[in-house]
Amino acid sequence: MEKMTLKIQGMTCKNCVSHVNDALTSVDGVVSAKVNLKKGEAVIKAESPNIDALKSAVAAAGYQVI
Ligand SMILES: [Cu+2]
Repeated sequence: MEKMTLKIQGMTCKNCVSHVNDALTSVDGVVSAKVNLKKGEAVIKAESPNIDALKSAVAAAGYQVI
């Protein structure tokens, strides 16, 4: 299990947080995601996470991993 922190750009409210959370947890291997609006960060726990898959899931939801 790996823990990683992603910088997320474009979140402005609680709805954004839940969109990003849903996007991240929909990715294969992701066990949990904690999105912090203030910090613009998401901390995920995942089993061999695929960074590109995480980025595209977040992009598809309308945000960016930076
Ligand atoms: Cu929002």
